[in-house]
Amino acid sequence: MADSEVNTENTNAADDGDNEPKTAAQIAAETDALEDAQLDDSLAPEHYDASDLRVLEGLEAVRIRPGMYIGSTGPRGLHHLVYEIVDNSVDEALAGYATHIEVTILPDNGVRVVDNGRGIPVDEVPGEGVSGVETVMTKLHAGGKFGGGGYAVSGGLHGVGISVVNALSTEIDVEVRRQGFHWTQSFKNQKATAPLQQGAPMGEDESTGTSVTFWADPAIFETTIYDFETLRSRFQQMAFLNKGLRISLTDERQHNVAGDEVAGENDATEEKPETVSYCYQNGIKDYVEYLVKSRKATPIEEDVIDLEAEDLELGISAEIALQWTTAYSEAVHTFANTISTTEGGTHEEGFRAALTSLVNRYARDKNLLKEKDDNLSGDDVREGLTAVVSVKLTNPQFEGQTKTKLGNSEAKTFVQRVMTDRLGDWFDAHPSDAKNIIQKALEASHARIAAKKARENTRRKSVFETAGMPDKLKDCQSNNPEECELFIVEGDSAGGSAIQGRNPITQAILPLRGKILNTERASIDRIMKSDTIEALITAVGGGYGEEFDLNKVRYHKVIIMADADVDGAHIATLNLTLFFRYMRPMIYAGYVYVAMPPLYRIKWTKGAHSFVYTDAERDRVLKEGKEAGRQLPKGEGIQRYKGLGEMSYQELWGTTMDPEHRILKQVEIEDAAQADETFSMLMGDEVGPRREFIQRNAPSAKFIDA
Ligand code: 0RA
Repeated sequence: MADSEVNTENTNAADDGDNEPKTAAQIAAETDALEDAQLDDSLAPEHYDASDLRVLEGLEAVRIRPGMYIGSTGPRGLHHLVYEIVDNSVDEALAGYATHIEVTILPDNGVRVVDNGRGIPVDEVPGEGVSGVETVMTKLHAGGKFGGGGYAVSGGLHGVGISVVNALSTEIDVEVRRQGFHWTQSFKNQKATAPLQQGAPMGEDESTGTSVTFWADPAIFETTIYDFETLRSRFQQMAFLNKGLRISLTDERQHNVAGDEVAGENDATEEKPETVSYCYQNGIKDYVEYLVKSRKATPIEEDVIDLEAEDLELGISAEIALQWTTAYSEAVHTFANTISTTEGGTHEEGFRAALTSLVNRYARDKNLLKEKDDNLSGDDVREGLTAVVSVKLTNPQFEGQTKTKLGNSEAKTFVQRVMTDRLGDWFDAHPSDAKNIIQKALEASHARIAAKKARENTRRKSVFETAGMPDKLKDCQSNNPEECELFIVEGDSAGGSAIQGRNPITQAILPLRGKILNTERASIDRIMKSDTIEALITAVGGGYGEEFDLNKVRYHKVIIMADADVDGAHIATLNLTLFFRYMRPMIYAGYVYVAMPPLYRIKWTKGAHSFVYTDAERDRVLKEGKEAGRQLPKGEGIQRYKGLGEMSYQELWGTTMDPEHRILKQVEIEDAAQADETFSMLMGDEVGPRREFIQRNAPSAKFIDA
């Protein structure tokens, strides 16, 4: 699965360099290096003085603890550097100046971001003694905080500024078009190579603007290779969220990555750089239209409902777009200042509260909901709904585990008011659409009640068995969810090995026969009628949907264990879809994992066999082994595992279940809207986009298709 959609990060201790704080020794060594650099006059420009030292210490702090500034030094952190620059350009757009941002991935994995905003100020900044450009590049948090005013609204999650990109790059080149001239300055290893240079006058038809090119430091990042798809989907989303802003992305690298993996299908297009360009005149209305199309759902009302309001006194604006479809799952995506608020927050609460009460009130008014009927629940009302809620406010408060939950209370009241007034008006103006929407919610409600009854019946039946747990479940002995793990295993034979191999104190096994129902394409009552899904939900213990309760969950690790082949990947995705649609808080809490069984066993003639998990690791282990004089038997020296069922229970334990040796990938959702799209696409019935996705993500396709 692509990094951008469902992030899987290695939780194997040995590989987990991502957020790891540096050791005291490392910090000491780096501080020494810094002091050496400060003492070495040859490195210092003429005007080097105490304030420069302070500046470099600031940037050095970023190098010592990059995670604090950009989240991680893995692929996510790397891409974050690009967003940091682009966010600054977007700020110029929000302030009403830039209309176009062009991002280019250079052949050597440098990245250039060009905008047509005002340009970074070139005059000397009072009190700093250097130009605006140099200040922005070398001082932490120098963003838009000088040169008058600042912005009413600013995007960018961390708002740490471009200096952080400088701090984590080997080189950064800036070009500004402003006050009639071109201005340039370069920084190598954080230091300006020369003061800001005034160059040629601007041409007649040239606009003001900024161009920033940087090369991420390979000494800091695990990888400096950008993923086109990650950047592409992010920029498309930014274009949706900033009406009328054009964002282009060009990849100038050689396109040979996918070449040999997917049967040479894109050989012909390898030479020309790949370019995409996005601009949406109707903003999030277009976004909802696009989301509905990409999930191949049939709309209930013809046009996307589009609401907009602004309160200058409160300093807040809201754009809301929504459309109901005949699909079963809901997709409500919220943003604050164009940042995806994955954990929701006040704007989402306001949206939900208003929607539920408005629909209920309307349904009662029109006698579609009778006196004896219960109210429609939020889940009922939102079934099949695709919606985007985007608020912009002056002082956003981000809370929650991943700082993606909006905390401002005024956002709740504002969104609630806008929804109640405007959507109420819309219902009155479109009575037949409104009726269809309510009809759909009523059906959802009936299905929900039927599913609940069915569940209660089976539960009552099984009270006499082991505390209501499914027969198939081989539970663990511990009652402490924190240490308990549930392995969801494909197939009875692998299930048998897992049961034999497990640690029965903390590890429970739930073998599932064959594939579970595709929850992307079925109604809730059908889903709940499936024994397999019912067993899974019962075993996990937190319920599902709106009533899901994380506190009742019986295992803090649910591990999906499937074969490393196409079928296995499909089974893992079906399971993930179930968690994503019905037990999403499990994913946000970091409780859902995918096990990584080894791909090969290397049978050395002497000593222990080696198990390797990737092709690259196989090559490395073979090379190292041979260098150390180890040998392989003739013929069957390298065994390729086809399925979990091929392993003995000892091997399964040793390679895939033993916490000391296994590799687990934690499932993360960076962006629910993107994840939503991916799930719809992967689980939907159109083959074209799926193949394209697999081609674009060739490295992961290797895993899927091997
Ligand atoms: C500081 C102040 C102003 C603009 C910028 C920085 C700025 C930074 C970047 C980074 C990429 N593109 C950018 N465009 C502008 C305000 C300028 C003014 O008041 O004229």
